[in-house]
Amino acid sequence: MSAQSFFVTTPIYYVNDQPHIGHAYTTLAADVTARFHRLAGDDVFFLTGTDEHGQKVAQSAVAAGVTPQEFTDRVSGNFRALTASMNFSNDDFIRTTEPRNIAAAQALWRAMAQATAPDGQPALYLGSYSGWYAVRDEAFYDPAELKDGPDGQKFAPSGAQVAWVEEPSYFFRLSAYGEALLAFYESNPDFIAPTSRRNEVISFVKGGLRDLSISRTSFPWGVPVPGDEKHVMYVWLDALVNYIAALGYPETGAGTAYDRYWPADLHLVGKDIVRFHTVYWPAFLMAAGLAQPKRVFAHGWLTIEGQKMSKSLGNSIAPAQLVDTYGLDQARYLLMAEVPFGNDGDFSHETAVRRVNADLANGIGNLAQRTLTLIQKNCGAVIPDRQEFTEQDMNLLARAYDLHRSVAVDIDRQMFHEALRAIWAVIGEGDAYIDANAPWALKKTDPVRMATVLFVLAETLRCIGIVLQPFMPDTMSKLLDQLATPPDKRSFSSLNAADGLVSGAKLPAPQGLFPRIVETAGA
Ligand code: ME8
Repeated sequence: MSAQSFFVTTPIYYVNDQPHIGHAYTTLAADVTARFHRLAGDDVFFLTGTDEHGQKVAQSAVAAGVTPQEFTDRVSGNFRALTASMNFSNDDFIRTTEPRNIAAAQALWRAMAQATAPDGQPALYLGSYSGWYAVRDEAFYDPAELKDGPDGQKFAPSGAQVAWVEEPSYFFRLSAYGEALLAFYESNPDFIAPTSRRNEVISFVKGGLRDLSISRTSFPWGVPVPGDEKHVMYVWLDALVNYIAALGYPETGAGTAYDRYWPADLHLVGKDIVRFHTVYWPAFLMAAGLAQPKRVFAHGWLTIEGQKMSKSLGNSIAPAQLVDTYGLDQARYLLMAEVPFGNDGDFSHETAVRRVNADLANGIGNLAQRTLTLIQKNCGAVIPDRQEFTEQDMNLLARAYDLHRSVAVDIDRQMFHEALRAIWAVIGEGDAYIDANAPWALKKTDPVRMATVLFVLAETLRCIGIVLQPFMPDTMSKLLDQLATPPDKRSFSSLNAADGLVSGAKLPAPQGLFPRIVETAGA
C-alpha cells in the first residue's frame, strides 16, 4: 500500500521584516507536524517561503536604496536561513518572484477569468477601485471598520494606517460567493480552527461580502495581469497561489505533485491572516474549479515580556538569539510548550529558564541520566537482561508503547502543548517508577530485579525519545544513540516490544541531555 500523503504549509513571509520568533513559531509548528507525520509513515510535503511582491516590499526596497529584485534576493535569504538555525525540515522554499509562482498566478487568473460566479455573472470584471488601503497589511478596508486618528489620519482595526486609493482595477465577484462559502464551512466543520476563529469568519461572511479588488495600476512590483499588463495582481492573489505553485500548478494530471499532495491537509497561519485563507482563497479555488484545502488553523500572537514585538520598541527576538540563549532544542521546546496553540501568549526569560530547568534538565534529562548511569555502573554498560515483568512494569511499558497514539490526536488538532503534556505525564510515571523500585538499592539485595527495572526504564526512554523527535530532533537522536537504537528503528512502527531494546547490546558512555541554566546574581 502506498503511504498516505500529507501536505502542510506556513504563511510565506514578507521580506520587508527581519525574521523574529513570531515567524519561527508558525514554521516550527509546521515542522513538528511534518516530522510527526513522517515518523508515522506518511508521504509528507512541508512548504514555506517568502512573499516578495506588493507595495510594502517595494517601499522597503526604495528605503534601502536598491531595486525590489535586489532587495528581495538579499532579504529572502534571512528567512531561508531559518531552516538551518531552527532545524526546520521543509521540503521546499518558494519565493513569489520565481517563474513557477508567476506562471501559477497567471494560470489561476486565466481560470478565474473564464469562470462564471454563482450569480451567473463573470467571476472577474474590470472596474475602478476607490477606497481605503493599508500598505502594512496589504489589505482593503471598509470605511465602517476604520478609526480616526490625529490630523485626519485613519487606521485599520490592526492599527495600520490606511490611505485613500483610486485607480482602475479588476475585481473578483466575491459578493456572489457568500452562500457557497457558508455551505462549505457548514459541511466541513474542521476547515477553520480554533472554533472562535470559525465563528468570526462565519459571521463576517454572513454580514455580506463585497467584491474584491485584485489588481493595481499605480506601481509595477507584481505579477502582470495576463492580457492587460498595465495591471499587476493584488499581492495576496500571487501569495496564496504559492501553495499550488510549489506543486507545479497548472500541471494537475496523474503523476504530478499537485495530484499527489493537493488538497493541502493543513495551512498553518497566524490569526491576522485568517480572512485571506478562509474567505478569499476558498472563493478563488471555487472559481477556478480546484479542490479546497482540508484545514486552516490560526494560532495566536506571541508577545515578549508582555509587550508586542515592534520595530519601535526594538524588542523583537531573532530566532538565532533564542537558540544562542537557551540551545536549539530548548528553544523549540519552549515555543511549543508554553502557550496553548491558538491562544495569544507571552515569551518571558523567567518562564523559559524555569521550564528548561524543570521540564528538560530535571525532567527527561534527569530520568535519562539516572537510568543510563546505573546501567553503566551496575550492568557492565550493556542493555540489561530482563526477567518476568511485574504488573507495574507492564503498565509503564504499555503507556510508553501507546503514547504516540494519543499524541497523534493532539497533533492532528494542533494542540502541541497537550501533546507535550501527555509525553511529560509518561516521564512523570517513569520518575515515580524509578523512585518506587529504587534500582540503586537493589544492586546488593536483588541484582536480577535491578536488571529488569533498568531494562523497563531504558525501554520507556526509548519510546519517549522516539515520540519526542519531532519536537527536539537533535537531542532525541543523542538519547536514542545512547540507547543503541539503530537509525531504522526510530519511527513509530518500532514502538513495540518486538522492536525493543536487545539485552546485551553495548551502550556508549552516558552524556547529559540538557544542562541546567544557572543564572548568576545580577545577570
Ligand atoms: O502576512 N506572533 O506575512 P508576514 C505569532 N505575506 N506569529 C507571528 C507574529 C507574532 N508576534 N508575527 C508574525 C504575511 N507571525 C503574508 C502571508 S500567506 C499566503 C501570505 C507569523 O510576514 C504569523 O503566522 O506578515 C503571521 O500570520 C505571519 O507571521 C505573518 O507574516
